Amino acid sequence: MTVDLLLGLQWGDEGKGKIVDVLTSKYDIIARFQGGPNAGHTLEFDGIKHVLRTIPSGIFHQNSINIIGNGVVIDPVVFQKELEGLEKFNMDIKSRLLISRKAHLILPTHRLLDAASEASKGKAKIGSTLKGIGPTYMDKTGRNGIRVGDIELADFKERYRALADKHEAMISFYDVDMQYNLKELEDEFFTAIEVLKTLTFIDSEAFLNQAMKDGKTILAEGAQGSLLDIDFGTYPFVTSSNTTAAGACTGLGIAPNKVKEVFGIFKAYTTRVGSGPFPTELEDEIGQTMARVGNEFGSVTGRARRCGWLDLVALKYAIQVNGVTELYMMKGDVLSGFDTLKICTGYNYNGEVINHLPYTIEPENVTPVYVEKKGWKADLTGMTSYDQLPAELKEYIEFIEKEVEVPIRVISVGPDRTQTIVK
Ligand code: 2SA
Ligand code: MG
Repeated sequence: MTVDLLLGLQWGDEGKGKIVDVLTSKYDIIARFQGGPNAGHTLEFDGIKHVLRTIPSGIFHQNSINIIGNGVVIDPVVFQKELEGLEKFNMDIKSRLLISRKAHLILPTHRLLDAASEASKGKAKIGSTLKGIGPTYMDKTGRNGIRVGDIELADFKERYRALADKHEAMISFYDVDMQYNLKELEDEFFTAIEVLKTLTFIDSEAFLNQAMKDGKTILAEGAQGSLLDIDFGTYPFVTSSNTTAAGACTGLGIAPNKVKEVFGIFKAYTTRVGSGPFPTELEDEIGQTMARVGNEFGSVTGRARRCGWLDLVALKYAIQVNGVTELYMMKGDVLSGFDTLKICTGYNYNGEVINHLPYTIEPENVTPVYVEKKGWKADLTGMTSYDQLPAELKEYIEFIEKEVEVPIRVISVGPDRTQTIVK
């Protein structure tokens, strides 16, 4: 059997949580392969809204097994809260949630280092979610990290102490004012470690490869988006993991020839939270309307998201890097009401029009080239079939498909599971 991937194609918050939730019933296993509690995957059903952080979005389906893969970084404290938040749903979680021993742990001092690094950068800060993601991946690639499997070792506490002491020395190296009580943070951490220990740790690459042999279907759930990829994103304003398709192979131990469908999720417009270039950003009333109607606030940090027109240069790039086979267009409903819509089809780059993503997309190098499309007024949120959609929206969709040469299979017209139109 093979694995399908579900990835965000922009700067995150494309609506991956909703789509995984809609697709889950088709899969036996849902696996997260990168990122950590910087993610906020929002699911809405039966009038309840829920945000998942580290736990895969398949958890709400009684029959699915959920895996936190080796490529994920886990903060036990956030994880404990996430588990507690799910208790009210009265589901059997622990038997359906398995954690890779090779996943790295976010220590309290990783969070402090994240904050110190950001503070030291001043205006040039990345706009990190301050969850300790960067420093944890630094320790992973620097070969200093602590992994979930280490919790089972007799000298876990000593390993922890050695790394935390090193981090404290590093924090003092940053010339920033940091107030913290490490003792309190550590008490909370070790309490959470005890909770983590009540879950099942597995060698997830072995588990997943065996599951494939047994004919099980697997969906790998990406977090953040392609333009935040450590290699292919708008570096340095990126996250610290590979959010693109290749990350699913390294973050789960799945061979590339096992990957079948790659579902690419994108919003009908573009948003970005945190710093970094954003060519189609709208700092005017249109952008504010998108933010208001689309309720564009970070699901983890509550930060207002920057909004702008759909950028097909960036979208094509993401489709190429990921090998996307099917597109899912989210939040079409948010664009209702505008007289005219713009779509970016090229960049004016140092005096020349290009349609690939160049090395840098800073505003001084890049001005977007737009085509205009007629808007629509109808409220889409109650529509249930493609035929019902306004002609202008169909034209918008078909234009995108022609430009990017990949079909749009699903159009989402609202946050609920049911507001999902299959084309
Ligand atoms: P980090 O925390 O080190 O990964 O931040 C680095 C950059 O990556 C961006 N980033 C995100 N962008 C969109 N959504 C994310 N998740 C949350 C959400 C964010 C939130 O789902 O809403 O609540 O603010 C996410 N996680 C990381 C981040 O903004 C930095 O630009
Ligand atoms: Mg999100």
